[in-house]
Amino acid sequence: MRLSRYFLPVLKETPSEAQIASHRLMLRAGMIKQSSAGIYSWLPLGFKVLRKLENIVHEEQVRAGHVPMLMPTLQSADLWRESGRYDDYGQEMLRITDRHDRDMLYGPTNEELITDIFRSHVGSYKDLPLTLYHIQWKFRDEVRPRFGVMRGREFFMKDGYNFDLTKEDALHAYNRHLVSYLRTYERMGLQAIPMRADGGPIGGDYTHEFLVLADTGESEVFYDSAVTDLSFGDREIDYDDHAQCQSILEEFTSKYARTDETHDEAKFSEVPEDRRRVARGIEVGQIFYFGTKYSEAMNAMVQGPDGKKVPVHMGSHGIGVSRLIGAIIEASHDDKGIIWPEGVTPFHCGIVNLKQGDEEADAACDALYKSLTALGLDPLYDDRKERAGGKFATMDLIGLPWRITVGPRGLKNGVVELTSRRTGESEELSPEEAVKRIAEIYAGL
Ligand code: 5CA
Repeated sequence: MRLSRYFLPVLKETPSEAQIASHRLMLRAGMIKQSSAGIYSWLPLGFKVLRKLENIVHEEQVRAGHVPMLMPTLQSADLWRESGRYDDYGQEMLRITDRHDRDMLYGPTNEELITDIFRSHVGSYKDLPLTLYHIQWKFRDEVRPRFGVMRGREFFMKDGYNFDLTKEDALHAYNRHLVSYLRTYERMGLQAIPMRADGGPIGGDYTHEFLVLADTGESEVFYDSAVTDLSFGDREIDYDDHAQCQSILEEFTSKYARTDETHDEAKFSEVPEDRRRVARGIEVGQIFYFGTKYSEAMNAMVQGPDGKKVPVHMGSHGIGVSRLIGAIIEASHDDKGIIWPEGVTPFHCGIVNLKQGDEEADAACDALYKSLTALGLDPLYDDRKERAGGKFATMDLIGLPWRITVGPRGLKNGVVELTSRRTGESEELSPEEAVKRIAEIYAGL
C-alpha cells in the first residue's frame, strides 16, 4: 500500500478521553473512531489488525477440529425465554422490538441459538463429538463502557460450543479448547495465563479465564510467578489425544493462578512467599463446561448407544477478538507508539523515502515495493512529500516492526537502512539483502 493512497488519519494531539495507552494509541494511529459510547468504526489500519487476529483464531480453531459457521447478531427472545435467561440477563441485554411487535435482542452470546440449531439437526450420539464456532459481533449494554475496545458495548468475539455424549468427552473438549487458546495467544505474541474463574451468568463448575498481565487490566489476579515461565512453544499437538491435552492442561493450570472472584487466601499462602504475585490482568478469553444446563432446559437430546435419549453435555468457549488488540498494545508499546508483534502487524514493514521526488530514491523505493509484494509481503510505502522526521514519527506511532529507509546518500553506496521498531537498531544493507531479511523474518508466520 502506498500511504498517499491509503486512509490513515493519525492524530497529533493526545485525545483527552483516552485513559490508557492502548486506547490513546489506537485513536492516535487512526485505527478506530468512536461512533457512540462503546461503539467504534474500525478504520482501515484497525480493521486490518482485526482481520489478522480473526484469521489466527480461525486457523487455530480449525486445527483443533472445530467447525466454523456464522450466526446472526439479532436473535429472537423466545429462545432465551426457553433457557430462562431472558429475564436473568438484565440490562446488559439490548432488547429490540420489530414492526410486528416481536421481541428481539442483539446477541450478547449464543448458547441458546446454537442449542436450537443443534436440536433441530442432531439426534444421535453417532454425530458426536461436535464443536461449532463463529466469530461475530456481540452487544452488551455495559454500564461503563471504557478503555476503547477493551470494554466496548459492541465487540467482536469468537464463541464456540461443544456437544458431547458424556461428561468425559465434554471435558476433553474443554482441555482441547484450553490448549488451542494457548497456541492462539502465543501466535499473537501474547502470554495469556489460564486462571481459575467464576461461572457468572453462563454458569458452570469448570471455567478458566485467560489473562494478559497489564497494570491497566480490569481484573485483580493472584498467581505463583512460576506460571509466567511456562511457554507453549512449537509443540506438536494431536487434538484427538485426550491424554496429551489433559497433561498440557495440568502443566498450565496446576500452579496457583486465580482471579479475585475465586481467590483463596489460605491456598495462596502455600505458594512460596517470593513467588506470590498480586497484579492486574486483561481477560482475553474464557472457557466453560456447563454440563446439561442448556440441553435440559431446551430439550437438546440425542439417542445414546443403548437407544435411550439423553441430554448432551456442553461447554462454551470465548475469545475477545477486538479486546485483544487493546491487550496486545498494552503489552507492547513505548512512548513513541505501538510495537506490533510480527504475527499480527497490519503491514509487514514500512518503506520510508527520505527524498520523495528524487529520481533515484523513488526508483529504489518502487523496486523494493515490487520485490516485497512479489514475495507475498505487504509493505506500507510512505511516498508522501513530507519531512523525514514526520515520516519516522508516523511509522513509530503505527508500530510496524520493521522499517526500510531509503535516501540518496545511502543509495550512492548501494545501501538502504533496515531498522527494528522494537530495539531501534539499524543496519545498512543492499536493497536485495533487506528484502531477503524481511522475507526470512516472516517465513512461517
Ligand atoms: N458464551 C461465553 C463463551 S463463548 C461468553 O460469552 N464468555 S465471556 O462472557 O467470557 O466473553 C468472552 C470474551 O469476550 C471475554 O473473555 C472477553 O475477552 C470478551 N468480552 C466480554 N465482554 C466484552 C466487552 N464488553 N468488550 C470487549 N470484549 C469483551
